[in-house]
Amino acid sequence: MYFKKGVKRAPVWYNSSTFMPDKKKKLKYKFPQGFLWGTATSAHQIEGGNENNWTEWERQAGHIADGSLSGRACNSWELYKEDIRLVKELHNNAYRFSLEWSRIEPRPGHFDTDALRRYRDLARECRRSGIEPIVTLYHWTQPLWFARQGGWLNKQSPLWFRQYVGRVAKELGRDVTLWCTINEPLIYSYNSYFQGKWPPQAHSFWQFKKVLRNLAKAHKLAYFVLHDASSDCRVGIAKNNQLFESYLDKWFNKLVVTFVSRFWNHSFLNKIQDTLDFIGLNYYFHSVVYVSLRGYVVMNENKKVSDMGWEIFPRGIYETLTELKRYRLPVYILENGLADSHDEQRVDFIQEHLRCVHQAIKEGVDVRGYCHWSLLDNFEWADGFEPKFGLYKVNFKTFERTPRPSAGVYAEIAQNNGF
Ligand code: GBH
Repeated sequence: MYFKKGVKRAPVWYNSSTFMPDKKKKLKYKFPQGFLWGTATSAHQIEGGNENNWTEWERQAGHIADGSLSGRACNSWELYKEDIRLVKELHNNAYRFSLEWSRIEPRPGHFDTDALRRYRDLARECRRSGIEPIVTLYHWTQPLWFARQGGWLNKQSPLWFRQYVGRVAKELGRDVTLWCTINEPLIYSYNSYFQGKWPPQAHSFWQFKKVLRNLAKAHKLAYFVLHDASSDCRVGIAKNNQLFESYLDKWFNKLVVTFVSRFWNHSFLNKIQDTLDFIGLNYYFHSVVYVSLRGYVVMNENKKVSDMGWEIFPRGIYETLTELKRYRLPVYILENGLADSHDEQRVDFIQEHLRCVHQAIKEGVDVRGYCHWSLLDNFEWADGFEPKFGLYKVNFKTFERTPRPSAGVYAEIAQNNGF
């Protein structure tokens, strides 16, 4: 079904769910030595059993498109060792996961040592399996006490974050080197404070900007705290960048698009670049923007789209990577993937994007790793469980994980460090 005409692929065998790639194959796209191959997840989307501002919001009728609640999600809180086993099965040497702040600090200043120990065990389990943990400290969900005090609008919020990160650094600093402070600040602030899609559903440009300012402060404080706790750590963020293109070849349209692109892709990075050891890039979107004096339209240009209706546009990862050259920092791709429940497009998607990554590396972008979104089907925010982003399919009743055919192909790429 996923073997399209004219595309040659090595066969994949399933031997009691272990992938055994053909090692003798000549590689056309070889990646740098030590390149990190991983997948990415986030706590709220996979753990289950959380009690935070999002679960509270989910319960209010009508917020989640398919009517679901995150509930037990993939039950990864209990099955984390099983997840690591899958990461190993993929021959990956990295795993990006996030910590759930509401579990670690359920009340202000009160830290749950069991939760911290459990996360430390996750990081250690990674290390024991030859997997580099990449740990995100904030992937959008908040403890209730934090949300009730205005969340990131509160001017204390960066200090609260600092306190949480300080405690985490103490517990996990020895087992984690790569830290990602904040996931996609612009996506988060835009959806929560400007578009009104996510909690707390505000529609204010000023709040959107204020939250970004506080997130930048929070990042900087976290950077110092993490470095104070361990000298060899590396701290970055996950930045959602997009390839913006002008629909019309007219000066006004082009000018606005240049402005939008600078704002979306670079303003936050510019603000924090002195406190970055690497840049994490999350690439999903190509946005063709039409602008006139009456308004604007953002659209998909070509017809190839994922289950979410997002355009599949591999060249965009090349363009967004080369745009990052100016920062002279190592880059990790921390997310790239698609919803594809039938697994019909995932193999081509991965290979085509990786070809573009390879090209960017050849042209001098210091790309150190690639994490596919996602390891598992999971809870996709306001869209619920419908979108299937996983290399592994999840049965949400039994929590059984089953590899999709693309998982075998990705495992082979990781094992060969190329394809
Ligand atoms: C990333 O966001 C996130 O980091 C990750 O958690 C998420 O699962 C993944 O991508 C896939 O979406 O509510 O109409 O805005 C990328 C940005 C966030 C854009 C979710 C689309 C849902 C549609 N995406 N958003 S809407």
